[in-house]
Amino acid sequence: MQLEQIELRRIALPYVTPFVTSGWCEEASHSLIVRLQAEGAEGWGEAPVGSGPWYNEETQASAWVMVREYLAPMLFACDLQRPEDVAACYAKVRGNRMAQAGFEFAAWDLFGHLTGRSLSQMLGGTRTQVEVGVSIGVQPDLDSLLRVVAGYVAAGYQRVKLKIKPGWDLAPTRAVRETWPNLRLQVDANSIYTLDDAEHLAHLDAFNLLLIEQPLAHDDIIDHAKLQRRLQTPICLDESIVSPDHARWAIELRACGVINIKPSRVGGLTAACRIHALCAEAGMPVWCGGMLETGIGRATNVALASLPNFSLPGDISASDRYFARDVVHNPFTLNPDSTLSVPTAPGSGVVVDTAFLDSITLERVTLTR
Ligand code: OSB
Ligand code: MG
Repeated sequence: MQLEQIELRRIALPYVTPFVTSGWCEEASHSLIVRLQAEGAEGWGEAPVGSGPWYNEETQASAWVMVREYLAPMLFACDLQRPEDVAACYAKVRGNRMAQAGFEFAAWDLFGHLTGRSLSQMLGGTRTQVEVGVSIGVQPDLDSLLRVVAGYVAAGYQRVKLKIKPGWDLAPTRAVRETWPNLRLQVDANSIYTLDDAEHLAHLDAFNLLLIEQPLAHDDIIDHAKLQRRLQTPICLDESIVSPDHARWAIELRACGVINIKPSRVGGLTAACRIHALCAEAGMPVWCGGMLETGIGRATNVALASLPNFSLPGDISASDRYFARDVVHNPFTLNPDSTLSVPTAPGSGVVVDTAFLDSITLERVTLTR
């Protein structure tokens, strides 16, 4: 199959509340949105790059250059027989995985529409609902934090993740744990600590956490292995796992007890499914992380999370946790049991609200073969 048209957009869509991590703040989605067209069908994908090179090296500006100058022309030159061919087409591309993933997701959606299969079905999903939690940014003080957590618990979220950093780690975690003794709770440091903090981090063992996410450097595996030996709580790697090989190295080195799979971080669903399979074989649980995606990327994540070894709740909250209005006509809503329903319609199952998408588009290009 030859692609006939590629449409690229840069968008800006404000979050309902700014999202503060250990090192930066996200105030709006700056995603790149991709639409592929072939044989009378279309496919949508989202490259959920951040506001700057803070989570990984990619930004909206860097991804915009990558997709226009390199990735779109490469895809036009490719004869796509199946969605997995996109990863093969980009085999010689170094880095820029979110930009690659935008096209890869759109190709899965396109093939789903062409074959009448849902994305979950295509990937080998086994669940009709996926357990989800909510990721809560650094708050100004403990009172605000407890108010925010109470709001999400009241909304039905049964698992909470707290962003932590030096000066905002033990006290907020203790406060939430004491207020909700049975809440499923975990923390995420986004690479702010070093091995010198091992003794300090070991105090987190007292709070019955599901996991401690990415305490050390974004590109480290070796120090995480050293740190894991000093902690009872499982370390979960996020930033460090950018490919199936990185997952294998982390497993072999015992650098973590859990892996957070974000399909955008690893270049797409093909790599994400490979990591899922490697971890299943090694007996390592995985869960689906998030990048504050719009409904387009959220649908990709929900479908992935329906695979069998996604045994911990995902950072895939309902659309209204992020946006006043989402870019799809069928936004995701939270079920009373802290799950999202997995779409069953062909492709990723969301219907893009193109009029609203147009209104938040900063720049658009349409490329034809
Ligand atoms: O580290 O998991 C992270 C958001 C942006 C960048 C990195 C991370 C996050 C989140 C939010 O924790 C997850 C979500 O709700 O999409
Ligand atoms: Mg993380």
